[in-house]
Amino acid sequence: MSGTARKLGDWQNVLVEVEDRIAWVTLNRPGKRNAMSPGLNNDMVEALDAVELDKDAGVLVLTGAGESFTAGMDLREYFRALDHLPYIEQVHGRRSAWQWQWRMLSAYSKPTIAMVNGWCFGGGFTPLVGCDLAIAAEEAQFGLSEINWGIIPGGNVTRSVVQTMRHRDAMYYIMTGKTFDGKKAAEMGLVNQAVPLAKLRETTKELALELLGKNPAVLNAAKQAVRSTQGMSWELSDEYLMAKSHQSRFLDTEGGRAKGLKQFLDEKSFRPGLGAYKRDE
Ligand code: ACO
Ligand code: V55
Repeated sequence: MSGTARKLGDWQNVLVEVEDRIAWVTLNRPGKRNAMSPGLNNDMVEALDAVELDKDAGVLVLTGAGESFTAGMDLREYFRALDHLPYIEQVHGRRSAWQWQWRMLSAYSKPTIAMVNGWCFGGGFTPLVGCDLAIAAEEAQFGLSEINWGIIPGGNVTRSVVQTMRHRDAMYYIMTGKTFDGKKAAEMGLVNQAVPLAKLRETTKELALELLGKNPAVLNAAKQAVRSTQGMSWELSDEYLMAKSHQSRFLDTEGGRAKGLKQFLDEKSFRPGLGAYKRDE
């Protein structure tokens, strides 16, 4: 059951296509290696909103056009052009970056997968870790190049690195600015998996389809819980997860839990250890 791609919206710096319930969101400034300018950031805020509201889109894949995922923040338009403005205007010009790269992605109501097809530098690490899951091409090159041109990894790039990589690796790559490939990124836990570039799209699609087979309300509660419990005490976390689990039964309009129990205990039609219960279409 393979449909045809439907273009969603019309942005200068972002391409969105929905096909087989997967929204492929492509950072689209290949001539600038998909560097994130204020214009691209504004487009991404709108594109993420549009995909969230699109009834047919069940999972979001973030990738880049051409040979780059993203070359990081746009050094000309995001840094130099704003650096000499009054502080409030700098903050205003840069705000949409944080808005889509972290606030929107990390609280996104649909599952998200970063598909790292090529260069991923600096500011690119924030949306990378903002996505729930990540698959990279083995050939992709990552780098925390900030140190090379005279800034620290800000925009919560440092926080994103520390969240996913071990202390020694985080220090090493932040302090040297050395590049590493997709294989190394997978070894370090920055991405879930690395595959040859030729297999990247099909592997990502398989994962997306797998997520589409799960109960969407419960999937959303489950991923939010992973992020929210990070900074909590065990006591608070226990209470929060209990409340979240009650909330997701309430918000799950398809009654997944009862269905799953019935299909396993009464109908013996599936094994929850080995796959998802059968959902009505
Ligand atoms: N900001 C602004 N423009 C950029 C950026 C960027 N981050 N990255 C690439 N470009 C532009 C180049 O200026 C060039 O523009 P032009 O054709 O108008 O002159 C075009 O994209 C192509 O760039 P090349 O360097 O020619 O591409 P190449 O394929 O040889 O190299 C690479 C790609 C390695 C990604 C290189 O462009 C690069 O080092 N980019 C900067 C990476 C970086 O350090 N990013 C900032 C991280 S720090 C942060 O995000 C906070
Ligand atoms: C950086 C990244 C940002 C930012 C400011 O790593 C600096 C550098 C991801 O956004 O807003």
